[in-house]
Amino acid sequence: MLDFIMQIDDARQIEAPSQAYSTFLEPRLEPQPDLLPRRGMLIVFEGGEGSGKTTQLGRSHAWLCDEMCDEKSGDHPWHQQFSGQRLSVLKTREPGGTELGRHIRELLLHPDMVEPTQDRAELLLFAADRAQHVEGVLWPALRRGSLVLCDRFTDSTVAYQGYGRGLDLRLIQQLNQIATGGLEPDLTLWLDVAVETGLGRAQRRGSADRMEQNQIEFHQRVRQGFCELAAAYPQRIRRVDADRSADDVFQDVQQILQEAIAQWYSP
Ligand code: Z5A
Repeated sequence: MLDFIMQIDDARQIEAPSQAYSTFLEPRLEPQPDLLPRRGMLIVFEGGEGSGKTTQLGRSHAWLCDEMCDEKSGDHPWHQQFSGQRLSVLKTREPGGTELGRHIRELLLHPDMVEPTQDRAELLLFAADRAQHVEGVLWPALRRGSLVLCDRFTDSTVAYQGYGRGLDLRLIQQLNQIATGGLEPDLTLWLDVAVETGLGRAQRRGSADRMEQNQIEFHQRVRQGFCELAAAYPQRIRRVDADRSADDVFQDVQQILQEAIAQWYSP
């Protein structure tokens, strides 16, 4: 529970959300009838800075593409279930999973401007990226029955703009619903790493983008946001301890994916 006044990076005093995220939940939009039934599965990788989610998503994509190829066979029920079916696996991300989104990503992360981006403008840009992505990429793939692996989705907006920036959580929830039309992940892997560890990894990688340049307190609030989300959605969000070697983390990721995908596509 965050019940103290926190300092945000531009030195304004903001009141951080003082209630658990679950208390903000409102009735959800029903998915639009013409978009049902949905056969594909949406799996989202979330986490703070340097959590390794992009690494794990890339490995998962390569592994699943290999597992799902026509020739693959073996004793595991997984191979019998998918044998001859050739499930297509799509890798995408937010922001930047569409052509429009790639422009928005540049504006958000590497703005070539003197004036600062205001918090609500930032929120709306992430929402615009998402609306384009959901309609143009996610729904078409899911309608085809594809397995979609997405690097970040709505939980990032709650964690970064809600808990990190201190914007109104109810407003964010409404905006997320507008942008997604009610689409929610079927499974979310939250790669959880200590803030200092994650920032250290990111620093070793090279120059920081606009979001990464936020102060450590910002990233701590973001992590708190992911904790609150995991508590509010225990069925959907699976926490993975990302404070280990990439190989060890991947073992857990593989196990979670294998179980969830086999269950989702079971006849
Ligand atoms: N954002 C937002 O505010 N609101 C929203 O609604 C959305 C996003 C959708 C861009 O996202 C920014 O947008 C992000 C949140 C915000 N800003 N921040 N801060 P992004 O996902 O494109 O960028 P990112 O968060 O900075 O992710 P990243 O840089 O791709 O980091 P990562 O995915 O967590 O980690 P990684 O790239 O896999 O690994 C980072 C480095 O660590 C790399 O050198 C790896 O080789 C290394 N690594 C990875 N795993 C390990 C392990 N296990 N041990 C040691 N080293 C490791």
